[in-house]
Amino acid sequence: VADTTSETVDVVVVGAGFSGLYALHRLRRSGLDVICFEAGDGVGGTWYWNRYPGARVDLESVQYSYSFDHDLQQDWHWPELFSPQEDLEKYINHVADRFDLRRMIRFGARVNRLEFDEEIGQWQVSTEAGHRVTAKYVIAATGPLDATNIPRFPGIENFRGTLVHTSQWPEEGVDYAGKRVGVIGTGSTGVQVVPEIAKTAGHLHVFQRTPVYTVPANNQPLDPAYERDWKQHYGERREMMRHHPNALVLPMRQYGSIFDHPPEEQIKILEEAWQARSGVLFFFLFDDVMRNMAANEIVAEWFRGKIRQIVKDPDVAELLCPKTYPLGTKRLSIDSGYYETFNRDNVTLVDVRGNPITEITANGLRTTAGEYELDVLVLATGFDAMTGSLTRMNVTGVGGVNLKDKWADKPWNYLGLVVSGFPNLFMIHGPGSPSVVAQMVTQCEYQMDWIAELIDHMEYRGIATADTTHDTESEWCDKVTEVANQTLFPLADSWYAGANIEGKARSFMIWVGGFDAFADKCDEVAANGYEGFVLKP
Ligand code: NA7
Repeated sequence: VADTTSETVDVVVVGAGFSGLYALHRLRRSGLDVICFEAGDGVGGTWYWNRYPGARVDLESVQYSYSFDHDLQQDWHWPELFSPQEDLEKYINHVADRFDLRRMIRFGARVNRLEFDEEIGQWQVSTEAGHRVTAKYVIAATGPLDATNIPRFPGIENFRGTLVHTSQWPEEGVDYAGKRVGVIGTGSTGVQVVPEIAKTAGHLHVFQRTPVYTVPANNQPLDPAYERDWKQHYGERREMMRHHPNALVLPMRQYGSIFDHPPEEQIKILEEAWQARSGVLFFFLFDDVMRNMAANEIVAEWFRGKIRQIVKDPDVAELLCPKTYPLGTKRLSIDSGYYETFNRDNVTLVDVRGNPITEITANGLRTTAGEYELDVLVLATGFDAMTGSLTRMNVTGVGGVNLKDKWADKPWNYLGLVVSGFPNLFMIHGPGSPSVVAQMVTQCEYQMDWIAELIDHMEYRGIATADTTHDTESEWCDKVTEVANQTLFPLADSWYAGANIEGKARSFMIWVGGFDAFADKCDEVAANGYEGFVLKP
């Protein structure tokens, strides 16, 4: 129900996902008056919206979980190594109740206007549900993968069957059993949803534009001994995560340069990683895979060999082999039987790179090669990543500048935390931070603690606004680019670089220099009296 009266609080948090909930908990501890607006009707963010069959986290749940409360991490039991969406949603609901966060949240309240009011130096926040709130600070806990990308396929409005984007999967599910189903998209989401749908669909057509590299998850029930071991060592392991480039603990050997190993040994090492239980291992086996094209190609070719082994039809196997971008430069996926699915009689892979989709029709989908009749069309077409959730919110800063315009050529930011001209607006997992290339729960706790300390500092010293300058953000963005250019990441047309959205500026948006180095830098900035920030009384 909309509040029509206007309220004043210290902080508005936008979003009640993992970051938003921790923000509420942490800021309340600082004695601040906080309110959260959440577009959904429940908590969980990504894990609330993405309830498509097969949705699952691709990092171990003992790691991808909160560390802020000792008892919580001791009490909680994860049934599986990599949790499915349902278990993540259960966990986040438990956290909301356990820490009594729910009453600070207004559900079904999508923020549609964030305006910095220069006269009073505060933010005016409005929601679609009619809330109006004035706040000194805003925390954008809006997630890097929230703004759904529905490509503008001609005729999409004419489709008479069921059309659904994976991130808007209805709670009651979609009835596809025995039906003719199409899935567009073969990123991490496609990789998860395809094997599940194939199990009961009458026939499944997978429309692939770019093949993906995906590693078997080897998911399994959580081994009780493994769980005990984690619970005994959580303190030190969380500390290790803070000092790891991907905020992870990887119980593995590293092998230096791939060129230091003869081919048969390379194969042995890669085989072991394939049998192990994490796709991320492939990034760390050898130092040079993400930096040296020849090193990357050795692993990529071995990978293609795996696909050719698993997929029986050689033409289908070839079509599934990624050849146009280095391994790891688009998100490496982990799957449960993805390649094997293409051996099923009821599954057909369709190449829409060679024969692009021309339109959606009343009865299905047409490519330059012909029409496919479908009852259900699933869009696993991803997100306007990193910036979309913010640019779609209609944010205006000093001088009425719209964030969307400010970011037209590049998502200017300092440390992924602030944008010049948008004082007291703090981002979690913003562009310029490690975001999706490191484990995100530990990262959100780190960033939120950092922001909360800055807010404490401001409150204690009577500081009204924290901003930065365009020079400072330019310098940081140059650094982000420079670090990315030392790797192979920029070689792919990925959403990391904004390449998946028509008309979006091409700019590599993620800090790939490691979460550890990023956090060290943030610590240093704070220790030097918030270097690069402009703090005004
Ligand atoms: P992704 O990784 O952006 O994947 C989207 C997929 O959809 C990808 O295969 C795209 O092909 C395909 N796509 C997008 N637009 C089109 C059009 N117009 N025609 C055909 N195919 C299209 O999104 P996900 O949801 O899978 O994963 C997002 C992240 O969530 C993931 O990385 C994890 O971090 C969790 P393309 O590659 O652009 O050729």
